Amino acid sequence: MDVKAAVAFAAGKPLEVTTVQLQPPQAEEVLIEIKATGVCHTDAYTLSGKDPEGLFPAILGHEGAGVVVEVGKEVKSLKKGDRVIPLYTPECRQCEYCLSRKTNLCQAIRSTQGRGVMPDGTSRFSIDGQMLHHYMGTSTFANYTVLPEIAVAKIRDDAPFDKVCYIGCGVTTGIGAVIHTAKVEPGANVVVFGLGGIGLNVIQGARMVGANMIVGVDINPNKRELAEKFGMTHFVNPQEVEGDLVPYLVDLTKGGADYSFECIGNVNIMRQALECCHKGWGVSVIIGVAEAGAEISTRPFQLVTGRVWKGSAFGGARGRTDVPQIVDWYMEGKINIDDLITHTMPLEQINNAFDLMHKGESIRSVVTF
Ligand code: NAD
Ligand code: DAO
Ligand code: ZN
Repeated sequence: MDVKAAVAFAAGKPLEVTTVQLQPPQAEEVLIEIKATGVCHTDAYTLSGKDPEGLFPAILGHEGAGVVVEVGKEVKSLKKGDRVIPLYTPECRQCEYCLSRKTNLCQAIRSTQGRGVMPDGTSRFSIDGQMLHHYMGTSTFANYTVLPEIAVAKIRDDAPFDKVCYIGCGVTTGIGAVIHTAKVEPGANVVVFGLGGIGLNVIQGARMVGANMIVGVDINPNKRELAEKFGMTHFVNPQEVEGDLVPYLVDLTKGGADYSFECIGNVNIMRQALECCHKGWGVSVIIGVAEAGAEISTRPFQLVTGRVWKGSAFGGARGRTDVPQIVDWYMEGKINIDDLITHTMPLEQINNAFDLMHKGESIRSVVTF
């Protein structure tokens, strides 16, 4: 079938909105009509050409919501008409990783997803006979896309697409890092580095679980007001701190953070996030994706003396199980998504979403179809 998509033909070039061809879903796949998609930094990172795993030409996008319009003959858990969120981290519930219960990094389709193709090794997308790569297994910058059943979360029927699409990445990444990865407990002191689309969700996750101090660190003072609305109790602008930031934060939190979260993707800040943690038990979670080849460092004695360094992908969430619950939290008013969606636009204006992101003017732009 013909579908409308924003195609990344080459690194560093704007997306081109055009008609492409989509093959029908195979036995264990579903065809989804995408109704809305967020535009995330990871899309921009890949489009920039800095992502060593970036493949072109491709249909980017990994933060979507839509409706199942057709299911393959082996599909059991989904039916036509279901509202769904595509998952760039699938949940097969059968692989060694899923069964371990120790990680959300299902490996069932990892190798083909990384090569920009479906599990049978081929792409469903093409343009005039030329193959187009899938992206993160989701390719939500198209009004229709095909996904494996194991990479689709069924959500409730009254969830608004233009809001819950953000649960497909940013919301789940931030809140999940708090509840699944760090397991922050009530009364904990938390420091969040970077108050963007991820950090603000870490903040609302920390508030949800009853954290005591929620310290936000950002060089942009304009982030303060929204962060306070989401639960930040103290704001620190590193550019206004006299002397080193780490001892300042240790002092502010009366001994160090019980939990810190790096939501920027800067290896120097990752070190500060670890070292501002409480001696003996502080846990620092890396969420930000640093540029290819970058390395982290600290003195080993930081770990010897009890600080713990962790990382979190998609908030440690098992998508098919956990995403519907986060949608419920939004529908029940337990979490705020509306205030984070600062811009909405049609697919034809998707390059504007990247411009707004690069200028730091948006938290999240959502494309509606
Ligand atoms: P963003 O640009 O919206 O937010 C980053 C914030 O960091 C901004 O407010 C900026 O002012 C601030 N900042 C930049 N440099 C700083 C510095 N030196 N000190 C203090 N603050 C600084 O980005 P985002 O959408 O929130 O994404 C954050 C990171 O998370 C990115 O690296 C992204 O790729 C990554 N990410 C990771 C996952 C995952 O599963 N691990 C998922 C999605 C995104
Ligand atoms: O299992 O090796 C694997 C794949 C893990 C992918 C996790 C990606 C999370 C970070 C990228 C940011 C997503 C928007
Ligand atoms: Zn699995």
